[in-house]
Amino acid sequence: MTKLAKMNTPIFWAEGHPGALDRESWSLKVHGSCKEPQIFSWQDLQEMPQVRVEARLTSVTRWSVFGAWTGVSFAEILRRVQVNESCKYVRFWSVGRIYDTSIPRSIAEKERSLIAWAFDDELLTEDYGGPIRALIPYLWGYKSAKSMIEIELMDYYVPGFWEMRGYTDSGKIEAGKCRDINDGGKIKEIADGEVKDFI
Ligand SMILES: Nc1nc2c(c(=O)[nH]1)N[C@H]1C(S)=C(S)[C@@H](COP(=O)(O)O)O[C@H]1N2
Ligand SMILES: [Mo]
Repeated sequence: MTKLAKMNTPIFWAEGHPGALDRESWSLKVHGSCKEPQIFSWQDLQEMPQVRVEARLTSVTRWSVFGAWTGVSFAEILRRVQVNESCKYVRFWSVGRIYDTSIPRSIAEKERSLIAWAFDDELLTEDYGGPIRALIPYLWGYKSAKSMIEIELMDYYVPGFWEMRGYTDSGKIEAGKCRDINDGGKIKEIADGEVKDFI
């Protein structure tokens, strides 16, 4: 069992669990508002400069899990596809193309926004969005699309799966009670903005 599973980290698949996914044949299509659209294979991603960040995934349903996430930065991907000046939003698509969500390009390009494939040095399983997922610690967890197959570079905003069902477009984290997954689900308080720790 991976650490995420051992800690009983909730597993969310609003569109239904995708089942077994093949890591070696995975690819990520990056297209839209850019000059050099590209398809990055699992191998291509592994050969890119790796980033390891300590960060929290914090859900609007009030739980937060902390650990070291490994992957590549969106900033590096956007640079490689030669993103257009006019691109203002980055839209993520999960496997099956039912779940999508968009964030401002400025947040995607922040240092701890990742295309992640490991948590605490263990590869992500399908339950937790493997082979690769978005990890956007600056915003509510619904912006961190799991099992990502596509990044669409957008000049304008479109609401995604949860945003069309009432969650905010900004995904801005709001203060309040929150379960600490690393501490057995104990209820603590978080401040608003990026959650680096409990109050
Ligand atoms: N494809 C997909 N990605 C998703 C979701 C989902 O239902 N489907 N849920 C989101 C929400 S609301 C949260 S809080 C996190 C939860 O990640 P976890 O299931 O790995 O704990 O994934 C996000 N990404
Ligand atoms: Mo969530």
